[in-house]
Amino acid sequence: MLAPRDTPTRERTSLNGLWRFALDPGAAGRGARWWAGPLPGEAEMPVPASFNDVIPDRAVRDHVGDVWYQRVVRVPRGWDGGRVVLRFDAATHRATAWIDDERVVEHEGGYTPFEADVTAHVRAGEEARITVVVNNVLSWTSIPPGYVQELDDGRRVQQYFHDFFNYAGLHRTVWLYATPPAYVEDVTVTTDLDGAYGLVAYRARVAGATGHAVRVAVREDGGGEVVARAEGAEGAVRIPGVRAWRPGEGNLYVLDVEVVDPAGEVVDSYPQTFGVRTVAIDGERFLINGEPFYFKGFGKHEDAALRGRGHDPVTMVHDFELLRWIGANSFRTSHYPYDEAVLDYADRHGVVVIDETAAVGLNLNVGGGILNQAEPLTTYSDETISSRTQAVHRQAIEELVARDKNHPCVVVWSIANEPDSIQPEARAYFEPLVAETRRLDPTRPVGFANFMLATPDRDVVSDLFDVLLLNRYYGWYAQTGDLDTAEQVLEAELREWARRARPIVMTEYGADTQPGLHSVTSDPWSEEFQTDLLAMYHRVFDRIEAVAGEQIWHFADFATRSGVSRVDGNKKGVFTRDRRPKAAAHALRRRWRGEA
Ligand code: BDP
Repeated sequence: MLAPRDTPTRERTSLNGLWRFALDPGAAGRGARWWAGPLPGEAEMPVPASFNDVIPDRAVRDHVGDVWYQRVVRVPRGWDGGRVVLRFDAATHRATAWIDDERVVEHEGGYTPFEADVTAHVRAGEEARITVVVNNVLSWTSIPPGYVQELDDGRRVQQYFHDFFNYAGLHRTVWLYATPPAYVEDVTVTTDLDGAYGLVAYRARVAGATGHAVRVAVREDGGGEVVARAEGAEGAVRIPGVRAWRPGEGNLYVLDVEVVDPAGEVVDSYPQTFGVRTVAIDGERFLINGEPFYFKGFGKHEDAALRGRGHDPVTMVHDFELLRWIGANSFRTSHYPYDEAVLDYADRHGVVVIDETAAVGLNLNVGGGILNQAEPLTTYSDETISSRTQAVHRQAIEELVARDKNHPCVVVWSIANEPDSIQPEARAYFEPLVAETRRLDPTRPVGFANFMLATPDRDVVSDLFDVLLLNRYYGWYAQTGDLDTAEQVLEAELREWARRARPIVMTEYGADTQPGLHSVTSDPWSEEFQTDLLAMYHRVFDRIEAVAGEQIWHFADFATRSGVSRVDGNKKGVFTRDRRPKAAAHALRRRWRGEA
């Protein structure tokens, strides 16, 4: 799905800013047709942001159900005769939107874009009222899953099986944009390297046109000379003396796609950015451009004070600068697709990304103290994770690939985090999803982040995947504080996985750490313990060939719901929530920058 761009034939306007806002605790708005006039109440809400922490009220923070956003926009005068599109970069977890009294779009899934052609509902130069109802309920047919518990006093409590706060709202940019009636609808670019040549295969889909031709030109990003041209909606070009995209070097090109009408006039043009690089797996080696790549970095979250999960360029750029400072080369978009601006930035700066769906918590056996689980449940059953969940999961994968397929930074699709991969039913659940991911994109390895209890002897799905992404907490959730035993257990398990002859990336390992807490005996929760635990894992990784990367859990402390093992959130950050380094950050910087 193409991102909105300003081009000689297109214009976009961001609808970010303050919107009217109404919480709907009684679920009255849909029946009372709140879209038909101004929303009740006086509240306003910034977009993009999670609504939860903006208004200091527990009823807002813990609200379960609908919230409403509304604003009036004047459609630019010059858009007459154009095709006008209303687009949401994300609405968490589902939304329905109206223009004036007309319902124009509905979407399930909180982290991928959706849009509606609203040409028939607006007039250039005139005002239009946009109303959106965003619903934050997690159910057995949402990704991620959850269920709502009805309490005796009538209150509703959202239960879920993942370890981060259920932030919701309009988390990303809302756009109104215009294209010509005949327009480029989609572009797919895949690349290869042949000596000094870059091989670029492209496919463009044009809509709203008959008898129109397509032509493309490739140039270096930033307005360089045209280096290759081709005719036709599908084809291939060669770039001589190509500057490949590689870790640490975000070399980008642009494929300018033009739609030409029968009279020879260019009616639409779309600049699709891409990088020329290859990704491959060779036994236990992970190769980028044929060279072994070792992942150094973190699992992250889109999480910050006040904004919650709302995209914020200040936090984004600062986080990338901290990655640079510490010497990281990669991160995982745990546990959902991030704002596309994050991938654009990673593309430009050569940061490698493991791109993950929001399929987190498909594991009802983790339970216990960590997640506050109310009752024991079976993961795969008709009442819990079923073929209906799987259909929504499949859709989430399709939307992720559709949005991110042209980003060179993305080198692995992670289709789930810590699902139950022990129960035999897991195989029937995952097999078609892996096949679907490969069908949608044969160029990138597919993985999933494997849960600690799914050891090589118990896991039933890992052979379906190209790369082993492992999350392990030896020394923390098991052998707590005993790093000697943890080291033995970790090494024994990794040696077992290494027999599978696939690259292993440790996508989570870490320890909750209270900043400022010190201990001469390196006790759990102290800054010394976090440093020592990470150093222990690194000793083991350095002894095992098949380990192709290390991504610590977590980049920064983040919000979770309350629980007896969560003091103001998850504290496994190497940085605090306001991005100050804990002692481990300095130790990591020495390791990753080779200064140890
Ligand atoms: C893993 C999860 C991650 C949690 C982490 C933890 O993948 O989301 O935050 O454990 O417990 O199980 O800190």
